[in-house]
Amino acid sequence: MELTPLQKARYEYNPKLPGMLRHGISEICVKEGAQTSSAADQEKIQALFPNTYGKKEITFEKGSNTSTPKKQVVGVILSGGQAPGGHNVVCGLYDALKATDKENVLYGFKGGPSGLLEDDYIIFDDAYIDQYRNTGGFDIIGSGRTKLETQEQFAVAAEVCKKHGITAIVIIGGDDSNTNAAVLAEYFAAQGTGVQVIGCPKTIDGDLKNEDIEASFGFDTATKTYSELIGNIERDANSAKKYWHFIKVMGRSASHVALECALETQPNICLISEEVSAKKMSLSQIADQIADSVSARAEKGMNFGVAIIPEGVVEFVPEFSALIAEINELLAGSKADAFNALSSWKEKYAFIEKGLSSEAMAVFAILPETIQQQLFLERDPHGNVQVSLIESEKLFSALVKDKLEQRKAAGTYHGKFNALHHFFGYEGRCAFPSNFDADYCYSLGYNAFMLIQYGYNGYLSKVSNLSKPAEEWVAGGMPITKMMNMERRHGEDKPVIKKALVELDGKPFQYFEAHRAQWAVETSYIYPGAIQYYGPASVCDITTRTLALEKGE
Ligand code: FBP
Repeated sequence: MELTPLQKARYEYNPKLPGMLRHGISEICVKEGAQTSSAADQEKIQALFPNTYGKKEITFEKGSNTSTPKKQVVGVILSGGQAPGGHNVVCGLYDALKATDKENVLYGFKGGPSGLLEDDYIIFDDAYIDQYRNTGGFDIIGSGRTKLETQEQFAVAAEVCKKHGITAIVIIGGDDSNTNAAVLAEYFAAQGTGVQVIGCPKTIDGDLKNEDIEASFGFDTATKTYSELIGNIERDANSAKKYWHFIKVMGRSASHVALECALETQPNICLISEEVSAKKMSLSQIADQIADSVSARAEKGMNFGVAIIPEGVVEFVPEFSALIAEINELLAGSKADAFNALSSWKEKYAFIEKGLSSEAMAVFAILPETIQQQLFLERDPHGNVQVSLIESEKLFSALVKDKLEQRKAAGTYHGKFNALHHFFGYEGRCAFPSNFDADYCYSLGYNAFMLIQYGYNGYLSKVSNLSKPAEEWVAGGMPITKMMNMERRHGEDKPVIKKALVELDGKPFQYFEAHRAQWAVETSYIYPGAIQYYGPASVCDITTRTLALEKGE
């Protein structure tokens, strides 16, 4: 494969470790902190995790390495959606493992957690690892969304570990995967297998964070990639002055990605799903809010603009969720056959009209026909509406168009409205990691090995103080159970890591809220440009506005 100059240069980039991990393996000692308890529901979580609950938080320091030497055979798994930097977690893990003892072995289970269950793996060596240093993607071993959660699966995992003499498993994943990592760690401990489990916080969505985990990896690069594209579109809009761009950005449910992109680019509109939910906003209210910006800008002769729409927003609109629930009910089981037997959309529409409540029908009726059809035609294997497939950027632009037509008829709007639509998601998940993500991920992997070497089980690799230069980062570990609470999932109470949604009283949202009225009417765009890999640290190494604001910087 021919390499571009950037690819070659990235292979040679030396990721920066936190200061305390820079002195060599023999100079890393551990400092134990206080015992921990879970975020909520302490008694229930403790009862479910008798062997791994309440362990101490730890940090690494410069000092004599006191871990007990032991040959380590580690298995690593990439779980869920791709996030930039995943390869560097594996590289950091590999480098620490080999620096400790050349005889140590790293297995990579292929295609996500299913690779462990199917015993499908590769064994890493220098030549293989070197091809993936500082690169984007998860193609080093592939990823997958199989959940490791049943006792049967754990028993298979234990067998596979026994067969290869595996001493530890590192799971690189989001909140669900790390929840499952904690359950697997407890199982291994209860069975006396001696196999340790360490998690690493991954997801571009940015929703795996809490008082211990400042950021999940991949969020920095993905949001910088989308912000570059949004900035380019803003500049195009401001040049041509004839289009409104509706841009949907990924983030399955939380709006961290949308909010960060808004902070970086200052668009005219950015919806925040958590606010929509808190204020119980209707589709019509949201459309009015956008139409107000379109009208105000048109008054000033600016018939162009940019609106960011978070991927998951429609699920946060209460009336829309109620509609989805009714549709799922309307087509449950064999009732779907009667619907599918109808040949024309007109007949299907009549069936729908008869089956939905008048409130749900009122919401359904204002949707553009393409979205109405999407709700009924593209359903998952259980027959449920696939909300994630709804083209919400098109939905909102159509609703805004209707509003503007009404305003035109009433003589209160005289502008022009031409909308274009975009969806930025997959474009950012496998980008070359920014220096921040390259450094952070390498540190997470390296640190994960130190946790293994010191015998910890059921811990998340933790690197903090991330808004400061890497030298000042703090490396350590946190028991995963500390991040857990009980939640109702699929009709059952389950211990899970709490998903972090955008906090409306948090500083990033408050900054946005304080400025958005101005952004809605004026052209206050910022053009962040492409991620820079080489140059001054003030240009290349800084992380997100979200983290800076959260840290009060
Ligand atoms: P993870 O939570 O697994 O990190 O994935 C996040 C995400 O990228 C979401 O932003 C998006 O909604 C989803 O994955 C898409 O999943 P898929 O790749 O399976 O289509």
